[in-house]
Amino acid sequence: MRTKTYLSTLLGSLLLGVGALLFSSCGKAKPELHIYNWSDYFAEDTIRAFEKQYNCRVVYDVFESNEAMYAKLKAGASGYDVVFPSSYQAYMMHNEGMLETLDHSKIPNIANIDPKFLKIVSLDPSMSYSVPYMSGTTGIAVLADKVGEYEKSWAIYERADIKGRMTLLNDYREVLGAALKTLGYSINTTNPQQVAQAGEVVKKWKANIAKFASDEYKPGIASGEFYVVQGYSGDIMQVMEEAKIEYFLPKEGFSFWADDMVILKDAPNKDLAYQFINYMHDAEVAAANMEFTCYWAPNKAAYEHISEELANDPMIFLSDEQMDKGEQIIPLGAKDQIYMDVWAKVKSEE
Ligand code: SPD
Repeated sequence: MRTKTYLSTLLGSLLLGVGALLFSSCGKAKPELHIYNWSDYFAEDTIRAFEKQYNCRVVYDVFESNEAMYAKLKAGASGYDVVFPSSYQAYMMHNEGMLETLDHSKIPNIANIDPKFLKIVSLDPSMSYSVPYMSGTTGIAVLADKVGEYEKSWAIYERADIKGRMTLLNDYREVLGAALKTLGYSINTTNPQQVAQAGEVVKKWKANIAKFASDEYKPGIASGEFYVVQGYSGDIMQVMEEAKIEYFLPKEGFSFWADDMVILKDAPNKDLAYQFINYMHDAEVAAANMEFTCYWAPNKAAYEHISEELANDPMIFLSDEQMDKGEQIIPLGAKDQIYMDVWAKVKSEE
């Protein structure tokens, strides 16, 4: 009996060994890492270099908003390892038990994270479930040649002369947040009347825009299809040289945000997920990602590796005065429903 068990175990191991050899020789047995992220958010070589260094394959899917990403995960999409939600969304996902509690011994490069960022921006300063990736602002980009004189204000969306040539993000916190700022309210108010008033402002803007768009605005302004777009700072900077594009932070106020890296609780390849997060905070990798994306990677070791041009760019490193005009979107828990209800009405009404 013992002999039989031993023999079958030996045979089993041999078969496994041969199988592994066969698979690896034709490249199929490489471990896989599944990433779910915003678009245009890595330098060109980031993923390829990681695959080479860790002898693995990265499968990379993109989303256009926190809402879309969350809905897909909630609808049962599984198989992702590392996801990049904004901090307020990561906080909500953590509260719902969707995220792995991070083992810092597996991410030694978190020693590179800028303590200033953890103090003033992070919603998870002990990085218990998230590691910050990039931070930026949401403002307005205009095609200067087409728009002529303009005031640096959200009121640009009232301009009927460029009707049909403007876009707003397809993101309820960002768009209602912008309208709340024009009314002098906080971007994070939980007062239902204030959010309802913001909804009325957005309805007026909606009459002048071509569409709510979170990805299309970028090629749209670069090609001249759109003249005014609400967009994310780095994405605008990436196409600024393709046309005469100007980006501004409206005088009434604007949002700033951070996107984080999290590991899902049901991630199939947690070891590789940890290696990836650690790799992303290698000083040189973080610097290359900053140069490409034009966002602020809060990695103090990376600052020595970025160009002088980037280090002095006021669109990336905001002055204290500008910071005071901005407000960070924070999670609202159950009160988030107030925004979702108003948004659903704004979107559905003609
Ligand atoms: N191309 C990357 C864009 C990242 C934008 N994330 C910010 C969302 C804030 N609501």
